[in-house]
Amino acid sequence: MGVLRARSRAVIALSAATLLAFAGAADAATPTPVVAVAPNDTGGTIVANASNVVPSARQLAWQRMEQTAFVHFGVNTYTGREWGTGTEDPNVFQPTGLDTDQWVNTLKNAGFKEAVLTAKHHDGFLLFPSKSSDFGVTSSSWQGGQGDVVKTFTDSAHKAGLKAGIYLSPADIHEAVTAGGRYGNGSTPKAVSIPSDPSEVVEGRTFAFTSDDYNTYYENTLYELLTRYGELDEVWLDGATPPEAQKPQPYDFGNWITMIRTLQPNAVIFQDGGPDARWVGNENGSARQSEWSVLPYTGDPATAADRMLAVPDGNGAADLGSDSVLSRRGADGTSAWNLLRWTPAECDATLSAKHNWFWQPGDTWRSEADLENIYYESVGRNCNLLLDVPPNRQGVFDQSAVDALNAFHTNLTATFATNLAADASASDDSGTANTAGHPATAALGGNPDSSWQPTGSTGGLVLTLPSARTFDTVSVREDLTIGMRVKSFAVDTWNGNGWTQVAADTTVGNRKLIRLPAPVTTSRVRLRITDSRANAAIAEVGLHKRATGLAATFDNVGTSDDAGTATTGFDGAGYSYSRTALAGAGAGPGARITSSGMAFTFPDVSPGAPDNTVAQGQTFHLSGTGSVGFLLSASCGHATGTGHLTYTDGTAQDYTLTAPDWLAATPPSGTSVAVSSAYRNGPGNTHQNVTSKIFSVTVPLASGKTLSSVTLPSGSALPLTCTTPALHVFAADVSNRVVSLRAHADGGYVTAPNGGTSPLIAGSTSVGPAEEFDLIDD
Ligand code: FUL
Repeated sequence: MGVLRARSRAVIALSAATLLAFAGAADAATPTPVVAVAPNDTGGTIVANASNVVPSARQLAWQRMEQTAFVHFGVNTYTGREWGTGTEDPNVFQPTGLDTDQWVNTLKNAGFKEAVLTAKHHDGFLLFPSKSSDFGVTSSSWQGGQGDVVKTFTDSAHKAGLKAGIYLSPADIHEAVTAGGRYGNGSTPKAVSIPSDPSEVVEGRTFAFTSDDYNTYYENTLYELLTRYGELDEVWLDGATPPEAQKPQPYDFGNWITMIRTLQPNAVIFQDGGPDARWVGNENGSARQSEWSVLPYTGDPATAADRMLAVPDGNGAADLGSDSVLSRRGADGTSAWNLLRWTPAECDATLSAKHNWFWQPGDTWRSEADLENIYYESVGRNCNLLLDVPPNRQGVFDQSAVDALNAFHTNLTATFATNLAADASASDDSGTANTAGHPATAALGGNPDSSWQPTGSTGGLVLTLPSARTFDTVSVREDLTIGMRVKSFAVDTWNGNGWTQVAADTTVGNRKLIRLPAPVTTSRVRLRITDSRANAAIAEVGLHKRATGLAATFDNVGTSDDAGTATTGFDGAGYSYSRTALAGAGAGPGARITSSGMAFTFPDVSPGAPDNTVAQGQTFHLSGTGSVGFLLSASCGHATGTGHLTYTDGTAQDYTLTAPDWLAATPPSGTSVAVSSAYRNGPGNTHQNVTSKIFSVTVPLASGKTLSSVTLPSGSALPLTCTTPALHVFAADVSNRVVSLRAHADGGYVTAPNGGTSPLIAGSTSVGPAEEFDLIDD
């Protein structure tokens, strides 16, 4: 009965899109984003139906982005507040060098797929011109009142291929505190046509609503945003209400959603209660260990795909979607719920170490270790990361923020660029069979839409690697187009005689990342589904080795300027190449050095900045044929290690890289002296008259093959205590392409001064993709 009633209402009231999204319990076998719960459905039926709830197309695309950015910018940037007063002089908003291309390029380079800008925060200041309010950029002398930050931002994003979203705060302190303000003024809702100004109508689209003064205002500004700036991919609706309001101000979320669905049908709508994405319940970027995307709700299944519905027990409750929550009964013994809906979590967090959303003078940023942890606890727990990166008063991201993002990204790239299971073979475990079309091999190869599926609620998948490999991170993904089904799983490794369990975890969803307590080396790995709501669809099992974090430190080897004497900086407290002496030897910043038949570009960095990468297994992408050359040296003795080359045809080759100690009198054969600098700096910034050198070597590439990536040897000892040599790489060259390992937009260094006693300068454990480098045709 409940199903029939819901369906007939759906026919009357819903758009075609919503009808597609909805199906009653009778259709439970058909995957849909909303499934009705009938009062007498048993817990078992509800749980079984939950296994067939799947994302809408827009939710699926959104979840697979994994990493999105927030950009909080507005009057607060200039006043130092987090919530404005709504009485700010618009002239305080004065970006002296707004560069939204810099925002977009920084975020793109750091792995973000989307950015969401605060078109209006709670203060009410509009970053775009509006027919409905003067409180915004139009009243600022900035750009003579002609500025439009939303436009420059969306133009930059669209140009660069970054998705763009907007935050239009429902709260509005300006409208609450200003005489004649519309927020909470107690006005009676009346019939309105949106947009109120007929000259604003775009493509004949108007909305007939019954709205009070504030909702009419909000709807007009929302219309402006949804029609002027091209494709928008997310609309972010905060839940805050300002205490300044005279009377409670209702928000007509239903009308707003209608507008968004009509004008921007692909935009994901975020609000605490969905409909497309929900708040995870904290602002620390941390999801639950079991972060279900399917939640139970009370409400009308016929409209639920387009409604905000309160998360039962609140967004922050410990358990939102387990079998026990789904099975809950009301006082009358019937189900506590009317429907199940796919509502995935979004994990917001600040880049700012002090947890401010808006830029503050003296801002410092989360450490790489902190960011990495957030990544594993958000993306690695089935939650989209929404990381806030605030522009400064100039209107750009601080270089230190860019560095922090780059370090974060390059570290992740170094970990995840190589899936050690990519060339494994896969099979069902003994006693497990797979469903037709879902063989074990489908869990390899990186296609999120193809999956291995055991025939039962348990089952094992065995990966056999070509050789024993060492990993410490396991990535598991479910095929969301089939559903979120896994309740628990374990990972085993083969020890030669039997299986040893190395990890056990709960739900999976889009991605579950497990950090093992210690690296394991094995040639066989087993994923064991130990419980699931229906036969699980596993789209990926990946094995990775985490890049060593920047906590690694090494002594003061590198180039220092000859003036710095700070004991906590790169200069002065240890031994280093002298910038002046190097320049005298032809290796000034950015100089072209020819050696071993190769041309290298010497890193062009400012004094105090790191200028080389300590080889620790970093991977960077480099295309070419013939041979690859390295500009390198070693500290604390000769350093040798085995690295890895991959080719575009998928084959790979190990290579040996040897660097003589930087003070070596005679380089070993195969190594040439590229630069010989007359003296070096010593402790206390003294000049020491010992010749310090940088060398070059070449490694032949397989004939007829094109290089795809280079992995440096690993194992350079950090922190460097001078008991083990460290291999330093300054530049690489292949096929007449000259690559400085100084990435112009992407960090690319490992460095820390002075035996680990000083703070890190900058950098990362790896360098990023080729396009992020200074690639200079020879
Ligand atoms: C909160 C707001 O009150 C903060 O100012 C910030 O915008 C954050 C993302 O959401 O609810």
